[in-house]
Amino acid sequence: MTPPGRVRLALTAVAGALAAMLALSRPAVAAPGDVPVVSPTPQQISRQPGEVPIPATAVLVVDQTTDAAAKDLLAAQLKQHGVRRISVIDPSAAQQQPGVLLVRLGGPSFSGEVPSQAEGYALTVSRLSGILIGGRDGSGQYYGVQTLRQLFVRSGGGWAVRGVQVRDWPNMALRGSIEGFYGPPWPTEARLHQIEFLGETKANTYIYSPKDDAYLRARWRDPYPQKELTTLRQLVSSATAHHVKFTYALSPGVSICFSSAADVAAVKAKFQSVYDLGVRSFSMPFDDISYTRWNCDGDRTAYGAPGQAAAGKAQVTLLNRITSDFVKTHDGVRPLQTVPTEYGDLKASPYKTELREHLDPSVVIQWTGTAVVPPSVTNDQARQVSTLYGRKVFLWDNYPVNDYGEAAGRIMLAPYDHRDAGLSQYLDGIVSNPMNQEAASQIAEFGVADFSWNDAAYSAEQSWPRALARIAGGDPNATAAVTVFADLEHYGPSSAPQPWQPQAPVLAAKTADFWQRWNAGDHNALAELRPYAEKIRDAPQTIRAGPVDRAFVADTGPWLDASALWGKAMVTRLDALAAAAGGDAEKARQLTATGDTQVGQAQAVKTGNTNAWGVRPALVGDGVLDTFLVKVRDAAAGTAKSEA
Ligand code: LTM
Repeated sequence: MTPPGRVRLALTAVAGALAAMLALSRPAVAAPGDVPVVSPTPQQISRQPGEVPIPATAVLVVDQTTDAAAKDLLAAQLKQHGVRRISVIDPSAAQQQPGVLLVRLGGPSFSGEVPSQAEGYALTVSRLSGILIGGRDGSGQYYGVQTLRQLFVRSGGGWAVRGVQVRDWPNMALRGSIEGFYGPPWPTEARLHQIEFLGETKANTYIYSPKDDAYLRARWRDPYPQKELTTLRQLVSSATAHHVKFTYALSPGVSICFSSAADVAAVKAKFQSVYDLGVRSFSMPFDDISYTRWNCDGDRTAYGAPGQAAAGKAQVTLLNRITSDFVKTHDGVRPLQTVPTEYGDLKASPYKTELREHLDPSVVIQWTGTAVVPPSVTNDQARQVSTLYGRKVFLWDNYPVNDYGEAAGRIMLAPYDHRDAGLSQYLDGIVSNPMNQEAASQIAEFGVADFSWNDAAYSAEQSWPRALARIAGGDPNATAAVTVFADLEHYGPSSAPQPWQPQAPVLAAKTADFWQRWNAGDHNALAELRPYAEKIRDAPQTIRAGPVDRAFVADTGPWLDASALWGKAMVTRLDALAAAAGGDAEKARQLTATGDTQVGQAQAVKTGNTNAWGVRPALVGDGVLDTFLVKVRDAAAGTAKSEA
């Protein structure tokens, strides 16, 4: 059964998709009075009268406080919107000249009322003062430019920027993703694509923690070969250029001897090898290991018989040692992060007591909610866990990850939802654990970035359509097609018996309405549902032909193939029913046979071998679309029989 609230959300989201694609579509049309749509939702944004036209010449006013990445992004944006000559000058030389755009970018003195919060910024766009961006720090400046990027509109034959006043800052300090799944790790291009996406959505954290990367887990002691170091260096420098903290997560728990000086030295050596590449953020996760056995006899001597309290003691000793001997002795290193072995519950335990009472207070603890894949995360739960661990926690959010049994054959495109506004009181931040399919994960991750920036203002109804429109390149037809497709990939399993996201809520509402009308004798219902079946059939082609993110198209390939076939089968089944209802039994029989073949073809489409669960049927609207087609087949047969 689809809960009615969820149907409402999905239907509102379709309407929202239209608004979002209007906001994102290129070229945007300036509506004079309304406040522009900016994602993540800013804390304070108001409209200033008019627009600032973009001429061919711009002058950037910068000083030593100006952030290099913010400046590069600003210059690229100006060039993309018609500026051909850019000169860079010092504030003392700045003066307004006719036909020249003046853009000031730098620290807090560059704009009035820069917020005091880390990563905050103030942005003013007005005819009087031009464009002013002042950041509390480098990230703030970069985020000011990311907001500016969303304000360009077509004006006459060229471009303009909409007049606004923005004061903005994030509610959570850590926002982004953790490549923390089982199965094939992302290739380098996918990681670079992800890092760019994180910067674009003002998310500042990428945790490098794929379970099946041997150098992080199974063979954690082994030093990296040169080739791997070169790749890691590339990722770290891309992260820096996008204001993303590349967080290196080493998981030694599978084989470490906590009491061994050599193993402690091996952890430090591994951290040092990536510190030398520029990494300044580290984690040591202890999830998915056993704490009912030790890996060496020395640990029994040091910590006693294996068990919760002993495991807590051993982990705390190591984490505190790395904090004092590595984190605090290396310039610029941020507080160490960890994932406790008890990461998905709210039960008081000897293990949690050890961590609460003895773990260095600077160490950041992750938590997945009340289960591995919880149906929701509430303020009350987050308050409880922060009491249990004696600090704010950092949510490892297991959505849209699809590495577990119940997710087999699925790509998950539903909105990020069911997280309480107010969680920023108890959480240091949120990272989404994505799918093995990086680009397809961005739809959910977009919501995570939006929520963790401004949880109070977050609305899944508004954010999801923007995520869909973004992946569709802002094109209205492609956005509509992605919206139809995402409805068919909406199912989200959870650790509870019920899914936390229902399958195909829009289609389910349409088919329920269809049967109600059909059973009441309203045969017009057929003709009214048929166009939606055509949309399902045609969406994959529109997605493939449109300006949709190519990596998304590649990630979703098998599901697109299957959707086209399911859509075709739905059209055929409806036509068979129409023929039967119209008294043409022979045509109905032929169409039923064709529909059977098409259903068989749709069921035969398999995923690639891209997940730990291997090759599976690519699931599309399962439980809704397939069951509907069976029911339509039965109805056609029944109708034909009664006509005969
Ligand atoms: O969630 C955590 C902390 N650990 C693992 C993840 O690596 C895995 O991706 C998810 C989903 O299967 N479950 C876990 O337990």
